[in-house]
Amino acid sequence: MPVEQIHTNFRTCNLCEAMCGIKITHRDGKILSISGDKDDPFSQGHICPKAVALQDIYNDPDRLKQPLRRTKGGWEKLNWDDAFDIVTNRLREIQKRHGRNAVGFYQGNPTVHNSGTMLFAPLFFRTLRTKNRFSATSVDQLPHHFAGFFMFGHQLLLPVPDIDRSDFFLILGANPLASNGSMMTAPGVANRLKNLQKRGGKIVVIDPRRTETAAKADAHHFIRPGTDALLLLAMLHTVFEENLADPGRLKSFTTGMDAIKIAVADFSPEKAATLTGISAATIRQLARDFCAAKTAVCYGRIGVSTQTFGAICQWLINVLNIVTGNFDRPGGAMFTTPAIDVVQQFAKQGRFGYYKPSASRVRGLPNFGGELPVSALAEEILTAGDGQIKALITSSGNPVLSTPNGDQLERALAKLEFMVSVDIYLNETTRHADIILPPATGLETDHYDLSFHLLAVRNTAKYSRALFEPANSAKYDWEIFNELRKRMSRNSHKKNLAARLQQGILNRMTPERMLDIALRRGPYGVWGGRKLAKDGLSLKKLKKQPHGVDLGPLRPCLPQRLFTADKQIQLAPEVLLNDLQRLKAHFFDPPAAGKNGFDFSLIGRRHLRSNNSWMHNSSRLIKGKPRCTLLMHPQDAAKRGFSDGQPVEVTARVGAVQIPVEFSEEMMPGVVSIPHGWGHHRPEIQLQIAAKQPGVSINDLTDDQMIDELCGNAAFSNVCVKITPLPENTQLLSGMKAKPETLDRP
Ligand SMILES: Nc1nc2c(c(=O)[nH]1)N[C@H]1C(S)=C(S)[C@@H](COP(=O)(O)OP(=O)(O)OC[C@H]3O[C@@H](n4cnc5c(=O)[nH]c(N)nc54)[C@H](O)[C@@H]3O)O[C@H]1N2
Ligand SMILES: Nc1nc2c(c(=O)[nH]1)N[C@H]1C(S)=C(S)[C@@H](COP(=O)(O)OP(=O)(O)OC[C@H]3O[C@@H](n4cnc5c(=O)[nH]c(N)nc54)[C@H](O)[C@@H]3O)O[C@H]1N2
Ligand code: SF4
Ligand SMILES: [Mo]
Repeated sequence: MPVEQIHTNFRTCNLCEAMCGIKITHRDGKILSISGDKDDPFSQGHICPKAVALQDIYNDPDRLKQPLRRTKGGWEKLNWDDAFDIVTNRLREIQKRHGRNAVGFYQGNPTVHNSGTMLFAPLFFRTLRTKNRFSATSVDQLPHHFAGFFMFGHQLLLPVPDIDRSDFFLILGANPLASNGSMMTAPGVANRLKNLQKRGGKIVVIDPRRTETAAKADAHHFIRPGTDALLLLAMLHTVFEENLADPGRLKSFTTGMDAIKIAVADFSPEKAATLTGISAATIRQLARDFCAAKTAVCYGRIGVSTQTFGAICQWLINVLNIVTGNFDRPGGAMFTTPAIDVVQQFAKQGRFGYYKPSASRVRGLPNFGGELPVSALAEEILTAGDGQIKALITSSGNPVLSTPNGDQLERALAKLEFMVSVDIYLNETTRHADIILPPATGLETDHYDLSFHLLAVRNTAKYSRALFEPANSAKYDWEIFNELRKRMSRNSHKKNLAARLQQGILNRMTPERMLDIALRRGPYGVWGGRKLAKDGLSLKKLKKQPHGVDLGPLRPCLPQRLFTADKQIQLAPEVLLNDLQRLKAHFFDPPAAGKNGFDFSLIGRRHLRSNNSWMHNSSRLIKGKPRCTLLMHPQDAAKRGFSDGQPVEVTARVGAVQIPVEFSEEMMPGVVSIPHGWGHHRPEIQLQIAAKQPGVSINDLTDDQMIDELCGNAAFSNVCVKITPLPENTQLLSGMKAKPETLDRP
């Protein structure tokens, strides 16, 4: 027997947004080691524990390798051809019977970490011509896109905090030390923050929990969940009141300064203090410090995006950066110039963004970017009438655990006529499918980060090749969508020559070809970029640089990069300005309602060794003491006589869960926290390791009716809950609510 050689591969970790370079050694299909790639110019050797667990996903015996079909007698393996036939026949038949909108589509988070899915899923989606499209965007970063669209004219123009050159970093509702940064790709973020402080810079964190990031910051202020908009308004109030506004060169291409000045006049720090819990003096000082810093940047992430006024928060964060001149300049909030410029690519197709209020059938929620809020998915399935969703496709998503009132969604999924899931696991969501189509994943795929090069604190580019061939006959996500597209569009273009030609071109496309064209056409490309053509990028050239290429720090690019009609930053878009009336009514004129014992405010949290709902099947990541606990300040616990570890029942409007209390001085009194992504006790799931430590789902408590009505994003922060003790000997294994045990189709 010949001795197999040890191979070394360099690639980008595809798990979170940080884009860390990793070095993997393997022999004979077995992984020997995974470590940080010191030669990656961006991440310089940094990794987190999840990268090492990439091998657990690769080796996971529970990972699906062949299509599955639900039958009365259980799950049956299918060949791909039959699986594709069943799926397309059922979808077609349901659309014929109930209309196009009877098919819904939900795309989850790993979509944005997979360029094949990014490029090919939309082509399939178009053949469905349904308006019932949903994604994890509306439980996540929708407010950033909303603000980008109305302020800069393009929903993908998303400012990134230039933390490597900033002197003052104000963080609202983000915990990069656990999440590794979001809408701010910054591998090794802990070091970057340390360097900021070493340069003499300051970090201030606003969070209802003294997080890992807050603990390292120069200052941390507790804030009552859901009230950040008031803090930002009061800071802006101070900026104008004390004549600190100084937009500098931005002035010549910014409109709406006066409107902002007038709008914030109503929101004094004193008013904000009572509601936010941050004193007026602290708010004033924060505004002054921000303005006095040589450079400063305000950044807000999931904790402020998933609020009743998430869009207002993201808007005001941009406004604060702009009126203080900390925008489009080093050390402030800046735009990237990525090698594949998706902003320009969308613009060339006339796609800048889209907004239609009152768009969803049942509740009249808005459509943003061609999507409806996922908070409306269950009601669109459950409510009879024209346009009711009868069939659902889920791809790379686990909405039963990741969207508000997951329990209601679960009941809705059980009522569908047909469901198909493109997913690597039989989990809480996909167990409701009739057919599961499992793609090749992770180390079996080539990788280029279309999304995160756009959101990075430095311009870089990197292409990684797959380490291993997909198992057996497994197909890539893009191949699955390509095949579904072909089969769905068969016959429909028989007569139209132009459409046939287009189909012919599409049929020959692969992600590699598309990426190559986009790189060549991009700002560093061989076809007309800023560099001399012969030095320009192509996929072939990028492949020769396995550690990736550095394209330099972020550069000022305004006003050229604006897409607004008048090439001006719109500081005070009407939709956002008008939404301040809703905010005033909500905070200053609330209906008189008793709390009825619902006197705690619930928020979420993330852990470094977790990734949303789907990495709990790695024993390496899940080991240690149970993490799905209810964090509570010891003072709050003492008042109610709770002991550490005490089992309690947490009740919200939509449901209840049973969970142990964990004392934590980190919590703001009155606020409790449960991490999301747990609840692996559902029957039928095939996640052997996760099911041993199931936890409960916070999204059985979060409310589908709590939403930022302006943009449609879910409001996870500040769910009112009641907490009651359970006997010490209570077996805590599952959620309280009865789960649908039978999955019979009507
Ligand atoms: N309460 C609360 N809820 C939250 C959040 C919160 O902070 N608090 N955060 C929200 C956020 S930011 C997000 S992004 C969402 C995430 O919401 P989702 O995207 O719906 O959930 P994930 O847990 O990321 O599920 C990913 C799914 O993709 C599958 N998968 C993994 N790799 C692949 C692959 O290569 N191909 C395919 N086809 N499938 C794959 C996994 O098995 C899993 O089923 O959750 C949201 N939910
Ligand atoms: N390890 C790990 N990394 C991840 C993920 C993961 O699940 N695990 N998920 C990835 C995904 S999909 C995303 S979107 C990013 C998210 O990245 P981050 O936004 O950094 O995520 P979190 O750690 O949830 O931080 C949110 C913070 O908001 C705080 N918060 C809650 N409510 C409020 C409020 O009302 N006001 C304020 N000011 N703060 C509030 C919470 O206490 C928490 O500290 O992380 C990504 N990275
Ligand atoms: S920080 Fe994110 S990208 Fe880096 S190794 Fe960890 S999971 Fe992978
Ligand atoms: Mo996310």
